[in-house]
Amino acid sequence: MYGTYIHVRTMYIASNDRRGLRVYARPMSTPTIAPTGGPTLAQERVLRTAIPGPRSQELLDRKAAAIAAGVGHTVPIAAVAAGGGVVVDADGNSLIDLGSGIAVTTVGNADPKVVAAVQQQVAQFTHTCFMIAPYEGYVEVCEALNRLTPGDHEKKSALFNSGAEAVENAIKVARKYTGRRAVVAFDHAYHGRTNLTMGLTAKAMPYKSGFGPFASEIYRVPASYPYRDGLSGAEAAERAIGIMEKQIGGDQLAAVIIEPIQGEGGFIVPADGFLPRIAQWCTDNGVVFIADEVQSGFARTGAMFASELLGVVPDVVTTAKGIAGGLPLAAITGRAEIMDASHAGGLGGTYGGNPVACAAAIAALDAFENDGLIERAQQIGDRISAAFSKAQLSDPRIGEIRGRGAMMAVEFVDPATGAPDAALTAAVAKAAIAEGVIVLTCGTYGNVVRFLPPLSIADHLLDEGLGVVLAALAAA
Ligand code: PLZ
Repeated sequence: MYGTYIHVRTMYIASNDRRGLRVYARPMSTPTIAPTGGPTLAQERVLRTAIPGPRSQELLDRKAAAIAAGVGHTVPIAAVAAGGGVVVDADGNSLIDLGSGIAVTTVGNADPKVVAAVQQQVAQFTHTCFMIAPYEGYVEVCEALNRLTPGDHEKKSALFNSGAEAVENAIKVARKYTGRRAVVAFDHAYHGRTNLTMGLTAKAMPYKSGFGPFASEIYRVPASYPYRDGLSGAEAAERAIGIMEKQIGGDQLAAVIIEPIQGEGGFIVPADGFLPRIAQWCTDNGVVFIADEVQSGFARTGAMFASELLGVVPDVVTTAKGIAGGLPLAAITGRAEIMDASHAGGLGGTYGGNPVACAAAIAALDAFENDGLIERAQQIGDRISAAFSKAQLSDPRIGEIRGRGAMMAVEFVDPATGAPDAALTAAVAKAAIAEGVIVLTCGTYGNVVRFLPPLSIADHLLDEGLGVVLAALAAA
C-alpha cells in the first residue's frame, strides 16, 4: 500500500540579520513516509485514529495560526495522498471520497494519465504566458472543448484559471457582443466569489455577507425547484420570463446565466421544459444564454454536459473543476460570433491556460471521451438512487432524492411540516466524516447532502460509503 515516495518536510526558521533583513535557515528536515497517490492506493476505508488524528490536528493547529479565518474546511484531516476512491491522511486513515474536492477529480485523483502528462509538460516548460508566446496545449484544449460542448454550430473558446473567472469572462463577452449591460441570475444560483460572481450568487451566508457593495445591473429571478414550488417547467419559465419582461426589459438584457443543474444551491434539477423555454426566450430577445457547467460538466451527470440532459444548446458554456483532473483550469466556449466580438487584447490573464494545466486537461478530456466515464457516472447514479430510494420507504425525513449520474443529492426535511432540516443534514455529514466517509452538504436551506464521487471509485467503496451515510442517518 505504501509507496517509496519520501516526503521531506522542511521547517524554515526565520530570524533577522544585522541589517534587520529577514533570513531563512533550514535547520531541520523531518522525513516522513507518505503513500504514493493514485489508483494503486489500497482501496479500503481504514480508521487508525479518531478523526482528526494527532498529525492531522497538528496541521489544523498550524492552519488556524497561519491562515485567514475565512478559509474554512469541511473534513478535519491533513491529506497526504488520494486516488481511486480514497483520500489518505497524515495519520494513515483512509477515507472514502464521495466529494471529489467539490466535483474536481472526476477522472480520479492523481490519475496516471494526468500525472504522466503533467510530469512531461512540467519538465518541458512551465509558463510562457499564452498572450506572449502561444503553445499547442492551449489550442488543443480549445479545439476539444469546441468539439465536446453541446451544439454543432461554429464555436470558439478561451481559457482561464477558475470557475469564477470563466463566469466573469462569459459576462464580458455577452456584454460586448450585445452592447447591453443587464444580467439575469436565478434564485439558488452559485457562480463564484469574485465581486461580479458574488453578485450573481444567491446565498448571502457564507458567500456574500459583509463583502459588498456588489456590481450593478444584476437581476435575480425565480428558478424552477419542482420539489418546493410545485410548478411545471412551463409555469416556472413563464414566472421568470414575466419578471424579465416587466422589470428589466428583454432589449436591456445582455445575458441570462444559469446552472443547468444548480450545484451549491441544492443539486436542483429544473422541471422538464423550463430551460428550453428560457433559452428560446433568450434567442427571441437577442439575449446570450449562458450555461454555467462548472460543477455539472465533463461526464459528471452521466452526459458530457448537463445541458444535453435538459434539452438546451447554450450560446456560451462555462467550464472548470473536472476539466483538468485537479489542476486549475477553466474555460468559456461559445458561438464564434459572440466569442469574436471582443477586441484583440480584451480577454486574457497571466496564467490563463497554463501549459501544465492544459496538459492535464488534454489527458482528462481524452479519458472523458474514451474511457467509458459517462456510462460509469450513470451506474454510480443508479447505485446512489437505489440505496436512498430503499431507505426513503421507511424514512420520511428523506424528502427528495435527485440529481443525475454522479451528481446526486438527498434533501432532508421535517416529515411533519416539510420544512428543511439543516440540523439533521449537518449531523449526518459530520457523523459520516467521523466514520471515514467524505460527504458534502449544500442547498440554500443547508438541508441537502450531495454525492460527487470520483468516477474512479470502485463499487464496494461506493456502497460502503453510502451504507455509512445511511447508518448515520438512522442514528441521527
Ligand atoms: N460556478 C456552478 O459550482 C464552484 C465552490 C465552493 P471556482 N463551486 C464550488 C466554494 O465554497 O467556494 C462554482 C460552481 C459553479 C462557478 C463556480 C466557481 O468556481 O473555481 O471556485 O471559482
